[in-house]
Amino acid sequence: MRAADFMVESLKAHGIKRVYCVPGESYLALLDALYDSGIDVIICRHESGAGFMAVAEAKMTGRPAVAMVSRGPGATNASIAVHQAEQDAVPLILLVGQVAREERYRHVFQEMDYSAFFGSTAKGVFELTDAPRLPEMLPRAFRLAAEGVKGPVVLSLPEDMLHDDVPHPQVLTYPLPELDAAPALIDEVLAMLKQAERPLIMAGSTLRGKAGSEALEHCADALRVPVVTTWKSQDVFDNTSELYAGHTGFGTTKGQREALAQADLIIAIGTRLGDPASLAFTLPEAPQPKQKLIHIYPDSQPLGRVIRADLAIVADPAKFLAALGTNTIVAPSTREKWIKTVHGATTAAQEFKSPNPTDGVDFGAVTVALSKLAPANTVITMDAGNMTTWPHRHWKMTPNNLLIGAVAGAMGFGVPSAVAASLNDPARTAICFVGDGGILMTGNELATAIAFGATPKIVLSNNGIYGTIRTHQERAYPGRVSGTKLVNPDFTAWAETFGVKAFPLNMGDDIEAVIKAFLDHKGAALLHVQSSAFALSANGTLPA
Ligand SMILES: Cc1ncc(C[n+]2csc(CCOP(=O)(O)OP(=O)(O)O)c2C)c(N)n1
Repeated sequence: MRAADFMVESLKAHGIKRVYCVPGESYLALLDALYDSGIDVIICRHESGAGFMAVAEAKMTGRPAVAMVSRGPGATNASIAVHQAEQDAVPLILLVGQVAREERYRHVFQEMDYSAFFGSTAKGVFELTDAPRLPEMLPRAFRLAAEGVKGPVVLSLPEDMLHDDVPHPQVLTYPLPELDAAPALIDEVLAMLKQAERPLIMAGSTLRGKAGSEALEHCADALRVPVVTTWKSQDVFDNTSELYAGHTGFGTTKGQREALAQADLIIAIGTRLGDPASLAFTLPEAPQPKQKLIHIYPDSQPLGRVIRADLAIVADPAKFLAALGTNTIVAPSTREKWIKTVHGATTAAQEFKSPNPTDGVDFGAVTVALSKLAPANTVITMDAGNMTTWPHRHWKMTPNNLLIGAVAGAMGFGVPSAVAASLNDPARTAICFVGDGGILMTGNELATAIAFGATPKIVLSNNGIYGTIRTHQERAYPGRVSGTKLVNPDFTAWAETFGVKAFPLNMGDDIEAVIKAFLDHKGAALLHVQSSAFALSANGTLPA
């Protein structure tokens, strides 16, 4: 079998239904093999868009997704997605064209050493020089991306190799190692819980999905333990529950931090306890937390890497919580007060008060109206920037939602991820929050949306500044505005040139009426919010 055809058979065996790509002459044979394969080839307009779409798909499904890019320039354009996937533990397979084997190491046109380039971010970089070994290497790549701490794997494809013969074309998948609930350790966890007055479950992204979120809800209820979710994972637990203790990250308020710090036992589960999940390694504190720490993760690598746990457990987080939740313990009488303390700090933060700006629409008010009017199972995708502070704080997410955000804060992630979300689950509304900075990084993927029938709903906060950086700037160098002002195109006209219906929202408009029309629109749409720069973020105004 031709190597390129074998690769496509292997992708199919691994459940790949679509690949995101910008084509290149370096992998024509693979494009040819995809021609009548049944796999959808989603043609993107920039490799960062293609990579981000694959990252978003992997976040939605929990399984590896595939982006394909050309050698050299294509690979370097896609590198932002590889970094994102590494920081966020997302299983991404990046297929990259490579020069022919006979030309390697001559510094020929667009040649690159992918091991050196991606070496510090990818979990593995393999140059597939031997077609006969594809039956071994392809399942190995998928397994590596999806096991333990998930992450990106880069496969370099010398263009001549793709024409070689695979003499024994066995299409294999390698099963992931089965992890159990570590039943022998449940009693130890229960004993520590019995000793604790103010226990806290810190729930991370690996609990995303039905099994994880249901087990979390049941366990927290059964043991009466409040739950704080980690950065960009607030969809793993019902934010309206009385046990919800907010989420950790950049927007955690002082009141929430002070309340959470009173915990005397933290059960961190399904999180690597990185930054910003651990509030920059202060909760739990590195290297020795102020409280007892139980850390549970499906891989030993993050356990005790920076923060010392009293009990470190390698287990499947969903199974572990399901098993733990079959127990009941008599909580001390102080427990209800503790629940009220952490939940109270969170409800105080969730409450929306407008600073009543006069220079544009309050984006906070727009977010609150969107959260009220959008369907309960909305997929929320986020770019990076101040505009995300409002949905993080004021959109009470539940496991019916799906939050697809960039843990590593990559601008440009929002629009492509909404396109991928819509392609993967067309029946659901996919809403993207993005600023006037981020939208021009990858907003061209609206062309991809139109081409492939995706219907993302883009919510643009157009405040005329790189707001987040302006925030830092005002704090560090007040009044000295440098490098953060934006001169924008007319985004309403811009969107409509793609065939995307635009809904302008200006000061004085009826916010709910415009949002209703925006959400009711059947196709891809842009809500163009002429937002206030004064109301800088959910954390404060520009002068403040
Ligand atoms: C790819 C990338 N480049 C630069 C940054 C640094 N950065 C973080 S937020 C931000 C500004 C975002 O501006 P905008 O999209 O207008 O949103 P706002 O903060 O104004 O809501 C910048 C430049 C980044 N996170 N990612």
